Amino acid sequence: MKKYTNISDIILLPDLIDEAIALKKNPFAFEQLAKHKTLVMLFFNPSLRTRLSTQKAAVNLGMQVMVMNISNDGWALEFEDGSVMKNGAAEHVKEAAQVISQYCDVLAIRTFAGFKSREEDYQEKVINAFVKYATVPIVSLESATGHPLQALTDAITIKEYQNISKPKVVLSWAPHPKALPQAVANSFVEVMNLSNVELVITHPKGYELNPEITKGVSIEYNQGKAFENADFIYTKNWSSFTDYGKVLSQDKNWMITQEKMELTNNAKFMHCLPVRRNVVVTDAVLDSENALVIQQSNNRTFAAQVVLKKILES
Ligand code: SN0
Repeated sequence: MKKYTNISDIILLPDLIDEAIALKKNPFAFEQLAKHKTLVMLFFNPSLRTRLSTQKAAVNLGMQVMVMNISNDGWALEFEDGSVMKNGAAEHVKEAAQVISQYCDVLAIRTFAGFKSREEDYQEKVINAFVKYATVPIVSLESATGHPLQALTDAITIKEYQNISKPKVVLSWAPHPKALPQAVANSFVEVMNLSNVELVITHPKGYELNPEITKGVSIEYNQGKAFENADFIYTKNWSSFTDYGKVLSQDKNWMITQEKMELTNNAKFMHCLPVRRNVVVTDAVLDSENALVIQQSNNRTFAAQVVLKKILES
């Protein structure tokens, strides 16, 4: 694996999942692999799970880690080619990426959608600038339009908890007060498209994801109907793709409740976290036996570990 910024960087998903599960059983089996290697993690945005699980994954492989909250502590970066840097930005990504590459063997970056323009976000200007100018492999810790480490985690978790060979997986939109990225939902759809599952997406009208990503996936506007027979309910809020970055609805009827979970085939409840209780999902669902959110967050470590291992081996 040369980098991991996209689900398309995965070579063979089933093998990657099996290897992650093997690492989970024996996390220190490769503790010598990354001796004297360094991971730099740059955060343009907040993080809890991603930061700690990726750091733990690196340490399990014997790797050193340097973390920087680049928005607060670094120079403001310029990404435009040929710009006259008279305003805020002190340093161009051309230098920054090459400089940082000299200090590490893998460079991981979190950079959320800016919501200034759909085109800009979907061009992945920030992470692609690092891919272009860095001289070490890049790992996405969530970029403008994707969260591939979370999606790999979710595929691992579904593999662990499925009890039929082709489970029905429902990605359900849920309300949220803020405009959130489409990143988690996009990567989840992409990874499910590589998996042996029946995927259904449910959301209010106006919340259709990028049609290039959801091509061929069934969309059901009636949430209750979508939930029928589901084995996994994966919940996430995202803002509109069509009316880019807008919150079109905060309809409480889309919140995940115990009554809705009862429409399913005793489905497991999944969410990437952080989650707003009693807005996205009720306490009863989140605190139920069927909620897998804590197990998902544990798998973040092994998703990151298998990705770092693959990158370091190639
Ligand atoms: C991020 C998102 O992409 O939706 C990160 C998820 C892994 N989530 C948030 O920004 C939630 C923020 C909030 O205020 O609830």
